Amino acid sequence: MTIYGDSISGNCLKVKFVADRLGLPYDWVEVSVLKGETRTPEFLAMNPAGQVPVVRFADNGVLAQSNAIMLHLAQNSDLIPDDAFERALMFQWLFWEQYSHETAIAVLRFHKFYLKKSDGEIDPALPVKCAKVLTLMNQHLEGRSHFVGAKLSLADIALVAYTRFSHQAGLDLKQYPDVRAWVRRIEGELTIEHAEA
Ligand SMILES: N[C@@H](CCC(=O)N[C@@H](CS)C(=O)NCC(=O)O)C(=O)O
Repeated sequence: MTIYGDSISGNCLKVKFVADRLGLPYDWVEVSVLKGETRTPEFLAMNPAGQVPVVRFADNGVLAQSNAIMLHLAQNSDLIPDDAFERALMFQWLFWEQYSHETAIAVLRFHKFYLKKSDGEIDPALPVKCAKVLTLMNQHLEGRSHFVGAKLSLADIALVAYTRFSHQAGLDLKQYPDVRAWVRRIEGELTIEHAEA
């Protein structure tokens, strides 16, 4: 398969993390969002939404949306809980990640770190939303090693993708010690470098 992704994007890295973890072979085609490469006619013909990640499979099937891609790649693997209720909890976190988490932390990071906007140019509601997201995560992780059950699932991979870049959004994870420890734990399990180092 071919993964079309931008290596600065947590959404794209989710797909890489799952493929690497499961030992699935792939070619990575770098598509720069900042250079407008998701807006070319060729790219839009593949994904009319003009977004990465996108995966093209050997049979030419094309799939977009990071969490849909992760779910497809991880089917029949231990990244998806066997237990039906735990699986539903994993979905609960995947949907929350897309609606509440990614729209806060990834957006604030993009404005601050990539578009270099000053605090005055950023919607003041955004850091407030990020603090709520991290507080909720910290409460959930108190006394837990993972988001669902006691082992790595797609919920951890989806949520760690942007949480590990919190510092680039100007958010200090020291205020959220259980989140901080969990980020380290999941980065260790995925054998990826600590993003804040
Ligand atoms: N919900 C989508 C979001 C994808 C997304 O926002 N991709 C960004 C990079 S992280 C992108 O391609 N942006 C380019 C654009 O919107 O022009 C997913 O999870 O895959």
